[in-house]
Amino acid sequence: MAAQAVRQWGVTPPISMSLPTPEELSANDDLITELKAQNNFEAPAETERRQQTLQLLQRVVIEFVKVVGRKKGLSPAAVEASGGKIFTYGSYRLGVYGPGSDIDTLIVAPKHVLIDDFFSDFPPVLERMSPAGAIEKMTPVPDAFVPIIKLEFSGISLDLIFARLIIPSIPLNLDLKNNDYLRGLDDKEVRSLNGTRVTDQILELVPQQKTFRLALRAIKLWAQRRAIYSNIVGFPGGVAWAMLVARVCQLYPQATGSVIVGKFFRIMTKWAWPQPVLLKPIEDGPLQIKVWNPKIYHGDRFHLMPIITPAYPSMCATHNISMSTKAVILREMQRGGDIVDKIFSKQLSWNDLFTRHTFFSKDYKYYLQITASSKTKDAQSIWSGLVESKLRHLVGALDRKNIIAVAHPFPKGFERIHVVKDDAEAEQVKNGSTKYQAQGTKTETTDETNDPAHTAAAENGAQDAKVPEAESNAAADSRTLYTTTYYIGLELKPLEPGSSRSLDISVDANIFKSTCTSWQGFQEGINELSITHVRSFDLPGDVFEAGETRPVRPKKKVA
Ligand code: 3AT
Ligand code: MN
Ligand code: MN
Repeated sequence: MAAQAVRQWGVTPPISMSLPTPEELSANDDLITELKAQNNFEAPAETERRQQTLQLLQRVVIEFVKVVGRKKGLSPAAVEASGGKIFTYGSYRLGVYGPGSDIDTLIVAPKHVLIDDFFSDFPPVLERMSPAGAIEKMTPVPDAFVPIIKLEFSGISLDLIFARLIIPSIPLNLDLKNNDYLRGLDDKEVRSLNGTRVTDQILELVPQQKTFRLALRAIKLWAQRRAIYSNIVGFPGGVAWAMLVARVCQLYPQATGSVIVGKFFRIMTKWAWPQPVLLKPIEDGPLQIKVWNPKIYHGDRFHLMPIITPAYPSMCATHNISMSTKAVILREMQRGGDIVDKIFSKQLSWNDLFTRHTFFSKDYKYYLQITASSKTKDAQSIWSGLVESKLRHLVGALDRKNIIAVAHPFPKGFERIHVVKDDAEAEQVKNGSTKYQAQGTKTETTDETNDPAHTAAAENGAQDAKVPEAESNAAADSRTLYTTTYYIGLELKPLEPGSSRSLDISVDANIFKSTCTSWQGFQEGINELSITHVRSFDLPGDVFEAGETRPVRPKKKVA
């Protein structure tokens, strides 16, 4: 045997152990320069403020655990020893955060501290220990799929989630790797621990974290610019993109970031989907809980591009990918690969990889416009989240229609506020018209990456989500309407000779509507949903970015 066995990263041997060439290193420098120009990195002073905030939070957690321990009658010695620790997950933990990123934070406490204690006792301790004015906003969402406190603290957004372990004290050197920590926890508690356990594993399973981070920054920016970043509507989300990049890093352990980006496109376009992307063999564990396994679970066989989380209990992070979104992802990966080839041959630069999508200006002639509307802002925020979480079912139905080649959901919804005088105007607004937008209001886009709580709550909201009661009556005769519109671009199959084209989707539209309106939280008379066809040249102006050319109505042919 060779004296120095090469460590195998992941489930197969590496493809190449080559060190980067001088050209590759120089392309890597160019990539860093371009990411800086794109404002992808935050200033060191800002990062310093994040660290200080986390240090304060760590002190608050220890105090909070003590407060709960005293209330529950623990001995002073036990209270003193009980500890408590914060972990992070998400982009901050992976080291790929930018100026607008939040800090996804998990608070871990010993067994006597329950989630109810977190919601009742953590906020007052935080308030007591924070500098005056530091807490700008605190929004507890105890009923979410993953219960969460959303916090705006000194200009930084934090998502605070909570889990306890069935041990009497949580020391500062604890890590969450041991699967036995999951014993005795309920599903919610396991879910809360999952984010940190997954990100910790990803980092541990890549050969060079620095390379991984740089490549992931590039891939995330590319995916966002190309409008293929959104778990909820059927694209990979942040964790799935991270796992794909990590797998490529495992296959090229010595490569530099620029090379990983190029290999990423080539490997992933040629991948033998639905063969899963794994970072390590799937583990069995101590719980009666589902682990991804298409041999056992029929549903897992339908995953078109399975990307499997490495920490027990392993799950498919790309459950929502459809035939159409898969086709769009592969098309974009092909484009990415072609561009990177040209970057390496100096015909193009990294900037070209990050060119914005042309979803509205070029890609489609036909769009579906799905408009969720409500009479109040609060009702709308819950309702639009529910509709968004069901969109993938409509995409799936469209995929199965003969006439449709691709049904491409745009990852963001457009939120608008309107003021109408009468029912006729209201009707137009509910159908997606932007004619009556309230003066001084601006269309905003929903951003999944900033709002895990409400989308997750909505998807599972049949039991959970609460709708504010009082205001629904008070606002009943208000003339303000809130809408969120989602767009699906439609590419039709070539017309067969002699057949005529009819884009009748009414059956699928009605099924989708009843899927949404049969949700328990649906408020008749407050929430509404409409689906309309729009031609590209009739799209509202606010879906276009400055400088984008709007499609124009084709001139009528003269007979
Ligand atoms: P940003 O830099 O914050 O934009 P990120 O990757 O950290 O990127 P998020 O903060 O939105 O993105 O999400 C961090 C993790 O939170 C990823 C995933 O484990 C979990 N998460 C996000 N959205 C959802 C969701 N809708 N449902 C359940 N978990 C979610
Ligand atoms: Mn985040
Ligand atoms: Mn977050």
